Amino acid sequence: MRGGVLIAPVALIGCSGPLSTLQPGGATATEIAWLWWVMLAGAVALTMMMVVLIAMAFGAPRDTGARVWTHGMGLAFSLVVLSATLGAGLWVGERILPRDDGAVEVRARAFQWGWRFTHTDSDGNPVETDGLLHIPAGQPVDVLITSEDVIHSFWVPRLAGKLDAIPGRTNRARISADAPGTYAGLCAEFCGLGHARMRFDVQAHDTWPPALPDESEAP
Ligand SMILES: [Cu+2]
Repeated sequence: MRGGVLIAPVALIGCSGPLSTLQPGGATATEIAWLWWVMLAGAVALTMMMVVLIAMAFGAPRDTGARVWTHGMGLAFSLVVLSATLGAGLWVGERILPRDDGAVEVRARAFQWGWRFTHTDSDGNPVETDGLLHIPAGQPVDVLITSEDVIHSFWVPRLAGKLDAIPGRTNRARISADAPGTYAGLCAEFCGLGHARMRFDVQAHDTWPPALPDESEAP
Protein backbone atom coordinates (compact mmCIF):
# COMPACT_ATOMS: atom_id res chain seq x y z
CA MET A 1 0.00 0.00 0.00
CA ARG A 2 2.78 2.38 0.99
CA GLY A 3 4.65 1.37 -2.17
CA GLY A 4 1.59 2.24 -4.27
CA VAL A 5 1.41 5.68 -2.70
CA LEU A 6 5.07 6.25 -3.53
CA ILE A 7 4.82 4.94 -7.10
CA ALA A 8 1.56 6.74 -8.01
CA PRO A 9 3.08 10.23 -8.44
CA VAL A 10 5.79 8.80 -10.73
CA ALA A 11 3.26 6.77 -12.74
CA LEU A 12 0.97 9.78 -13.18
CA ILE A 13 3.71 12.24 -14.20
CA GLY A 14 2.87 11.89 -17.88
CA CYS A 15 -0.90 12.28 -17.45
CA SER A 16 -1.04 16.06 -17.75
CA GLY A 17 0.95 18.93 -19.17
CA PRO A 18 1.45 20.53 -22.59
CA LEU A 19 2.57 17.28 -24.24
CA SER A 20 0.07 14.92 -22.64
CA THR A 21 -2.08 12.73 -24.87
CA LEU A 22 -4.30 12.14 -21.85
CA GLN A 23 -5.28 15.80 -21.68
CA PRO A 24 -6.84 16.12 -25.14
CA GLY A 25 -7.68 19.57 -26.51
CA GLY A 26 -9.78 18.51 -29.48
CA ALA A 27 -12.00 15.84 -31.04
CA THR A 28 -9.25 13.79 -32.72
CA ALA A 29 -7.08 13.67 -29.59
CA THR A 30 -10.13 12.79 -27.47
CA GLU A 31 -10.74 9.70 -29.61
CA ILE A 32 -7.08 8.68 -29.26
CA ALA A 33 -7.12 9.22 -25.48
CA TRP A 34 -10.27 7.09 -25.21
CA LEU A 35 -8.53 4.30 -27.17
CA TRP A 36 -5.55 4.55 -24.80
CA TRP A 37 -7.81 3.91 -21.81
CA VAL A 38 -9.51 0.97 -23.56
CA MET A 39 -6.13 -0.61 -24.33
CA LEU A 40 -4.96 -0.01 -20.77
CA ALA A 41 -8.10 -1.75 -19.45
CA GLY A 42 -7.45 -4.70 -21.80
CA ALA A 43 -3.81 -4.93 -20.71
CA VAL A 44 -4.82 -4.82 -17.03
CA ALA A 45 -7.45 -7.56 -17.57
CA LEU A 46 -4.96 -9.90 -19.28
CA THR A 47 -2.24 -9.17 -16.71
CA MET A 48 -4.65 -9.92 -13.86
CA MET A 49 -5.58 -13.21 -15.49
CA MET A 50 -1.91 -14.17 -15.73
CA VAL A 51 -1.30 -13.20 -12.10
CA VAL A 52 -4.25 -15.35 -10.98
CA LEU A 53 -3.04 -18.33 -13.03
CA ILE A 54 0.50 -18.04 -11.67
CA ALA A 55 -0.84 -17.79 -8.11
CA MET A 56 -2.99 -20.88 -8.66
CA ALA A 57 -0.02 -22.83 -10.00
CA PHE A 58 1.66 -22.43 -6.63
CA GLY A 59 -1.49 -23.26 -4.65
CA ALA A 60 -3.00 -26.59 -3.66
CA PRO A 61 -4.43 -28.78 -6.49
CA ARG A 62 -8.06 -27.99 -7.28
CA ASP A 63 -10.94 -29.99 -8.63
CA THR A 64 -11.72 -27.47 -11.35
CA GLY A 65 -11.25 -29.06 -14.76
CA ALA A 66 -8.24 -28.06 -16.78
CA ARG A 67 -10.48 -27.11 -19.68
CA VAL A 68 -11.97 -24.24 -17.74
CA TRP A 69 -8.53 -22.67 -17.69
CA THR A 70 -7.21 -23.66 -21.09
CA HIS A 71 -10.43 -23.06 -23.05
CA GLY A 72 -12.25 -20.60 -20.82
CA MET A 73 -9.49 -18.31 -19.60
CA GLY A 74 -6.65 -19.08 -21.99
CA LEU A 75 -8.70 -18.87 -25.19
CA ALA A 76 -12.15 -17.37 -24.67
CA PHE A 77 -11.25 -14.66 -22.18
CA SER A 78 -8.11 -13.62 -24.09
CA LEU A 79 -9.97 -13.59 -27.41
CA VAL A 80 -12.76 -11.41 -25.99
CA VAL A 81 -10.27 -8.89 -24.58
CA LEU A 82 -8.10 -8.83 -27.71
CA SER A 83 -11.14 -8.58 -30.00
CA ALA A 84 -12.53 -5.68 -27.96
CA THR A 85 -9.25 -3.73 -28.08
CA LEU A 86 -8.76 -4.50 -31.79
CA GLY A 87 -12.34 -3.40 -32.51
CA ALA A 88 -11.86 -0.18 -30.55
CA GLY A 89 -8.64 0.50 -32.48
CA LEU A 90 -10.32 0.01 -35.86
CA TRP A 91 -13.32 2.10 -34.82
CA VAL A 92 -11.19 5.02 -33.61
CA GLY A 93 -8.79 4.70 -36.54
CA GLU A 94 -11.65 5.08 -39.00
CA ARG A 95 -13.20 8.04 -37.15
CA ILE A 96 -10.01 10.14 -37.06
CA LEU A 97 -9.23 9.80 -40.77
CA PRO A 98 -9.27 13.02 -42.83
CA ARG A 99 -12.42 13.35 -44.93
CA ASP A 100 -13.28 15.25 -48.06
CA ASP A 101 -15.47 17.74 -46.19
CA GLY A 102 -13.88 21.09 -47.05
CA ALA A 103 -11.79 21.36 -43.88
CA VAL A 104 -9.27 24.22 -43.68
CA GLU A 105 -5.88 23.16 -45.05
CA VAL A 106 -2.49 24.30 -43.78
CA ARG A 107 0.97 23.08 -44.71
CA ALA A 108 3.87 21.86 -42.58
CA ARG A 109 7.39 21.47 -43.97
CA ALA A 110 9.99 19.83 -41.79
CA PHE A 111 13.74 20.24 -42.21
CA GLN A 112 16.89 19.65 -40.19
CA TRP A 113 16.06 21.10 -37.71
CA GLY A 114 12.87 23.07 -37.65
CA TRP A 115 9.37 23.52 -39.03
CA ARG A 116 7.98 25.96 -41.59
CA PHE A 117 4.22 26.33 -41.77
CA THR A 118 1.93 27.92 -44.32
CA HIS A 119 -1.67 29.06 -44.04
CA THR A 120 -3.78 31.25 -46.30
CA ASP A 121 -4.74 34.82 -45.40
CA SER A 122 -8.08 36.50 -46.11
CA ASP A 123 -6.90 37.50 -49.61
CA GLY A 124 -5.95 33.93 -50.46
CA ASN A 125 -2.22 34.60 -50.20
CA PRO A 126 0.07 32.10 -48.49
CA VAL A 127 1.55 33.19 -45.16
CA GLU A 128 4.71 31.42 -43.97
CA THR A 129 5.63 31.12 -40.32
CA ASP A 130 8.62 29.45 -38.65
CA GLY A 131 7.97 27.26 -35.63
CA LEU A 132 4.38 28.45 -35.17
CA LEU A 133 1.40 26.90 -36.91
CA HIS A 134 -1.82 28.94 -37.04
CA ILE A 135 -5.14 27.07 -37.19
CA PRO A 136 -8.79 27.95 -36.55
CA ALA A 137 -10.30 26.71 -33.27
CA GLY A 138 -13.52 24.72 -33.10
CA GLN A 139 -13.26 23.02 -36.49
CA PRO A 140 -11.26 20.25 -38.15
CA VAL A 141 -8.02 21.24 -39.89
CA ASP A 142 -6.01 19.16 -42.34
CA VAL A 143 -2.24 19.53 -42.10
CA LEU A 144 -0.40 18.63 -45.32
CA ILE A 145 2.95 17.38 -44.09
CA THR A 146 6.19 16.94 -46.00
CA SER A 147 9.94 17.10 -45.46
CA GLU A 148 12.85 18.81 -47.23
CA ASP A 149 15.51 16.28 -46.26
CA VAL A 150 15.10 13.22 -43.99
CA ILE A 151 12.07 11.64 -42.34
CA HIS A 152 10.62 13.66 -39.47
CA SER A 153 7.29 13.23 -37.66
CA PHE A 154 4.64 15.87 -36.94
CA TRP A 155 3.08 15.47 -33.49
CA VAL A 156 0.86 17.74 -31.41
CA PRO A 157 -0.09 15.34 -28.58
CA ARG A 158 -3.06 17.35 -27.29
CA LEU A 159 -4.59 17.73 -30.77
CA ALA A 160 -3.92 14.50 -32.72
CA GLY A 161 -1.69 11.50 -33.27
CA LYS A 162 1.69 11.67 -35.00
CA LEU A 163 2.29 11.44 -38.74
CA ASP A 164 5.59 11.13 -40.61
CA ALA A 165 6.99 13.96 -42.73
CA ILE A 166 8.56 12.18 -45.71
CA PRO A 167 10.64 13.86 -48.46
CA GLY A 168 8.89 13.80 -51.85
CA ARG A 169 5.56 12.87 -50.35
CA THR A 170 2.66 14.74 -48.71
CA ASN A 171 0.82 13.15 -45.80
CA ARG A 172 -2.48 14.52 -44.54
CA ALA A 173 -3.21 14.64 -40.80
CA ARG A 174 -6.49 15.84 -39.34
CA ILE A 175 -6.17 17.86 -36.15
CA SER A 176 -8.66 19.96 -34.20
CA ALA A 177 -8.60 22.26 -31.19
CA ASP A 178 -11.81 22.86 -29.27
CA ALA A 179 -10.71 26.18 -27.81
CA PRO A 180 -8.39 29.03 -28.85
CA GLY A 181 -4.96 28.78 -27.29
CA THR A 182 -1.42 27.51 -27.74
CA TYR A 183 -0.64 23.80 -28.06
CA ALA A 184 2.86 22.32 -27.98
CA GLY A 185 4.21 20.18 -30.82
CA LEU A 186 7.42 18.34 -31.58
CA CYS A 187 9.21 16.07 -34.03
CA ALA A 188 8.56 12.46 -33.05
CA GLU A 189 11.10 10.74 -35.31
CA PHE A 190 14.82 10.87 -34.59
CA CYS A 191 16.26 12.91 -37.45
CA GLY A 192 19.79 13.84 -36.43
CA LEU A 193 21.70 15.82 -33.83
CA GLY A 194 19.17 18.69 -33.69
CA HIS A 195 16.13 16.44 -33.28
CA ALA A 196 15.50 17.44 -29.67
CA ARG A 197 15.27 21.11 -30.72
CA MET A 198 12.48 20.47 -33.25
CA ARG A 199 9.73 21.83 -31.06
CA PHE A 200 6.97 24.11 -32.33
CA ASP A 201 3.68 25.62 -31.21
CA VAL A 202 0.19 25.52 -32.67
CA GLN A 203 -1.87 28.66 -32.16
CA ALA A 204 -5.63 28.12 -32.42
CA HIS A 205 -7.65 31.26 -33.23
CA ASP A 206 -11.36 31.96 -32.79
CA THR A 207 -11.33 34.17 -35.92
CA TRP A 208 -10.02 32.82 -39.18
CA PRO A 209 -7.89 33.74 -41.02
CA PRO A 210 -6.04 35.29 -38.09
CA ALA A 211 -5.06 38.97 -38.04
CA LEU A 212 -1.29 38.69 -37.65
CA PRO A 213 1.11 41.62 -37.24
CA ASP A 214 2.83 42.41 -40.52
CA GLU A 215 6.46 41.36 -39.94
CA SER A 216 7.70 43.51 -42.80
CA GLU A 217 6.58 46.60 -40.84
CA ALA A 218 8.26 45.52 -37.64
CA PRO A 219 11.15 47.75 -36.51
CU1 LIG B 1 13.28 14.78 -35.45
